[in-house]
Formats: sequence, C-alpha cells, structure tokens
Amino acid sequence: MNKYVLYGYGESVASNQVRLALSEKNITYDYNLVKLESTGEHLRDDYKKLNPKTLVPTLTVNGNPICESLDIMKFIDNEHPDQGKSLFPDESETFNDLLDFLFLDDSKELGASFGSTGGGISVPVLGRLLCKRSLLSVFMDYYKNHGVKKRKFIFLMVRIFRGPPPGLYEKMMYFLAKHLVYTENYLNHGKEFIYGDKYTAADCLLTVLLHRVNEMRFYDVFDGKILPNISKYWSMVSSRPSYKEAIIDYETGEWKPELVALYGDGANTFSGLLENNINNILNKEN
Ligand SMILES: N[C@@H](CCC(=O)N[C@@H](CS)C(=O)NCC(=O)O)C(=O)O
Repeated sequence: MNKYVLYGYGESVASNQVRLALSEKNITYDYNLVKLESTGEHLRDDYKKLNPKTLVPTLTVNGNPICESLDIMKFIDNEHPDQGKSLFPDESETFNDLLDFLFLDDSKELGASFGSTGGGISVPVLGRLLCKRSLLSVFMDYYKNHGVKKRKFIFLMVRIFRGPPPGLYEKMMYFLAKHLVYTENYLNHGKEFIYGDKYTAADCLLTVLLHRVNEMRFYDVFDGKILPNISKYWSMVSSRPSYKEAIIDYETGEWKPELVALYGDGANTFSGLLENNINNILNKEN
C-alpha cells in the first residue's frame, strides 16, 4: 500500500483542490503544513528539494514527490480507479478545456483564467501576511529562493504596496466578472455538476475557486440574484462532506484576522465594482 504525505497550506487554492480530490476519493494521508507568506517556509532548502518551484501542494508517494496539483489528482485517480469518485471521466478536448480554465497554472498571467484569478483576488490578504516580515527579509528570501521567476517580482511589489499595486485589483474585478459569467453560462446546461451529471476533478477545482470568492467576501455572487446557476451550484458543493473535511477543517487561522482587518464584518470593498462588471458583461450578451 502506498504511503501518502501531503505538503500544503490551509488557505491555498491548489492545496484545497488536492485535499478535496483526496477526500472525494476517500484517500487517507499524512499532512505537513507549509506556511507561505507569513514565514516563507516554502522557500527553505528542505522544501525546495521536494518542490523546485517552491509551490504548494506536493504529494510524496512512498517518499517520491509529485508537484503539480492536477498531476497529483490524476495520479490518485489512476492508482485508485474503483475508490470514491472517478475524477477524470474522459480525455476529451471539452473536458481538458474546462480543466484548463479552472486550473491554477502558474505560467499564466494573473487573471488569464479563472484559476489564476483565484490567486489575483487573494492579494490583499497576501500583502498583509507578507507584512509580518521586514521588506528586506522578504526581498532576500523571494529574490534568492523563489522557484518561479515572475513571482519574485510580484510578491516584492505586493510587500512594498502592502497589498495589490495600484490598478491590479480593479483589473482582477474585470477578470473575475468575466470568468464568473462564463461559469454561469456553462451551468446553463442544467446538470448538477459542472461537467454534467457526475462529480469530476473540474468540480474540485471550481468548488475551491468559489470558496475563495466567498472567503474574499464577494457575497453578491452567491445571493442568487445575478448569477442564479452559480448560487445553486455553490449551495450544493459546499454542502458535500468533502467541503468541510478538506477545506474548512484545514484552515490555518492566519487568514481570518486579516480579512477582519481589511473588511470588518462587511463585504469586500470592491464588491460594487465586481457587480457592475458582471452586469455590464451580462447586458452586452443580451
Ligand atoms: N500549478 C501549481 C500552482 C501552485 C500554486 O501556485 N500554489 C500557491 C498556493 S495556491 C503557492 O504555492 N504560492 C506561494 C508562492 O508562490 O510563493 C499547482 O497547481 O500545483
């Protein structure tokens, strides 16, 4: 029997997606928390040996690392075809395009797909967590050790501006609106899950992205008024036992106080802009 150890962070999109897949497949594993912006544990040599890009998650299988979240999910699905949900039902272009849209591809620009927008809308919190460290130590650590070249610069900017650099969040509100409307239209198929009648890896990816939208307090997205399909889908996926087991139960507690510091007990201050963008896109379509 394989021994699985997952290295991840609670409030990480890609880690949540893998934990959700493991939960839906009923796979047990040991877990190692790797802290990100607040301490930079992922940039240390011992972790970099496992994951040269210095990203989470990593799954080790009998000591051998697999780094990319989608590769981890595919490996698990292949190893355990008869256990839990079958996450990769086919290899069609339609399914792969959907995964591409939802996957956090670190080679894509922030906002280019729904997956990379999940990172983009998190920047206010990431900025506050980075500010737990001095500018100099963030600069040295990211510059010297980060395994993805363009992220060295992005994180440094986010530390300097203590959050999104000017204009970035406005841009993210446009991209997020666009990807939400695309998802809403996709769900017009009227089926229960995003790829049809069966739960798949695409649901693992989408559930986590919607969780991030909710966590960043864009509550209007879920109230059923502007995006009714997404609202219905969200109620269903967030009621699955895997949602609590893989996402809520793994929260580190680092994000909640930062969200309170940013927004008190209210909605994201950019919610109005997001809603305007969604309405503009919907109006153009009609
Ligand atoms: N394509 C990668 C992306 C992983 C990724 O971007 N992970 C983020 C957390 S969601 C991370 O490690 N961020 C820390 C950093 O870039 O310093 C995957 O899907 O595994």
